[in-house]
Amino acid sequence: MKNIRLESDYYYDKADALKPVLLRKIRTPKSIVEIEKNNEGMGEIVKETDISTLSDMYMGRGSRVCLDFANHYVGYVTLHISYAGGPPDAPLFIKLKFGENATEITESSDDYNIGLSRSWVQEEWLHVDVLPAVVRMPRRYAMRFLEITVIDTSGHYKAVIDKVEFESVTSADEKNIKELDTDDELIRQIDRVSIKTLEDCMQDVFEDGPKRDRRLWIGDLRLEALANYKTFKNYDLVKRCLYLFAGARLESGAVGACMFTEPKNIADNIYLYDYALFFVPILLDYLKESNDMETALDLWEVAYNQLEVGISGLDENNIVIDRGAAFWCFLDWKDGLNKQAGAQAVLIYSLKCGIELGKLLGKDISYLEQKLGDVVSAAKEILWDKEQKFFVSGSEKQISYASQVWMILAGVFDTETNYDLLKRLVELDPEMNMVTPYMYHNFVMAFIECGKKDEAMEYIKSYWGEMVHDGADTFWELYNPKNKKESPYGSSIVNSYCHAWSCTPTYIFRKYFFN
Ligand code: RAM
Repeated sequence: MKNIRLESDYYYDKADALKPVLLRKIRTPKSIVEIEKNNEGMGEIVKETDISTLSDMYMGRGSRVCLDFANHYVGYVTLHISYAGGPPDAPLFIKLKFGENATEITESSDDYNIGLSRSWVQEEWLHVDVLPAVVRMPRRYAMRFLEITVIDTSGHYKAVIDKVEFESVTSADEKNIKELDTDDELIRQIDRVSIKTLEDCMQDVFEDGPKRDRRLWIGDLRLEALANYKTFKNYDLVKRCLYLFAGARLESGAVGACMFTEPKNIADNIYLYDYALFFVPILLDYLKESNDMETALDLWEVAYNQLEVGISGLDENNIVIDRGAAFWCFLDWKDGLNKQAGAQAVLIYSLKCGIELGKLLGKDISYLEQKLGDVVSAAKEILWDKEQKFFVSGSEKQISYASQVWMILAGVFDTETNYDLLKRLVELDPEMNMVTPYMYHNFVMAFIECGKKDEAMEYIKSYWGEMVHDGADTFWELYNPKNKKESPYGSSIVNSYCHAWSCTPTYIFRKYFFN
């Protein structure tokens, strides 16, 4: 093994040189709204008032106002606050709460002490000692709604919010994007929301979600990069992220599943079997889109190494060893999902990408070809259940969407057999279903791989379209139409509502339908 620490500096220097300059714009609220919970537990706007009335409101103890910016933005808020009456003889004490969507405004963080940190909930308590004041909050928020609650003023004065400004930031430049050439309004809407999702996730890196986790995850990067090639075409940001992951290797040589770039570049110590392998398809896609041979050659060894690490996870029968615990391979957030068969399929998929990449770069790929033969045969012999006609996973021989879909994407069988499998899967509709747009993307891609574009489109329209009907300005991290408040984190209050991995309809539309 080479000296990974020393190599990190080489890769990180390249990544740092590609740090983007962010585009900034001032946004202002469009109206004052009242939001209530509907019978599905989701927030809904029930009343809307002209924004011009904001500065006429004299706000004392307990007053509350919710501002609607009419779209999702990521950035920094500035409040211009004065007073009526006075002079102010006590500090103004206010609470700010930011919501990516209306539901968050209806939820309270008071009881959230499970799963993830409560600090992800976007709320601040603030004292303002001297009025009038211009207060720029230091933290970056992801929001459409801002609720301001006055906790207290004094008997002498009331607070007046004269103006609220929000400086939005992104590294995505929309000037190259054309509207889709279709009369289907739902498709156009889904496309717009997809692009907005990607735009707001494109910051210094391709973030997974600008509210949470606000960092670079490799599984999200794979999909964001694909959508970016068809829209913003920011090749340098993909290149930067590839170099960041090349620097962010764990002791085994595997790239970390996610990383931070502040205060300096550092890999989180999470290894995910599938995520590390995705370095290979991401590099291949990048090369095919950008023709940047220099970068691909520079990163080839890192890519090859990911395949070696993946192969080292096989048993003597060439089957990926099932590590049992939920978070050794990702695939989806579905509770109880066994990852073994899906992991095997991602290895096959990535080996194929590695072979294609190696050929383009003129590298020796004989070992990869030999291993590909081994793992495909093993999948067919050991994981394929001939009676049930499904791939089974783990000691319980579980049948899931994730296992079948990834085996289809890996092209283990021919197109006809794959499509039969897909139809059988939909008919069986196993309990191990899909809960994220991430997994849903792969499901839709399985139809495309089988040449069934119309069915793929129907699924996009019903799944992402339903999110649009539910008021999505940007697509969400989790969406289970059968349980709209589903969360792997104990409560939807920490769910992310602008989540990179859900931005792919624009990629599918532009690559397969309207090119
Ligand atoms: C979550 C985030 C991220 C994802 C990982 C596996 O923390 O949603 O997008 O890639 O899980």
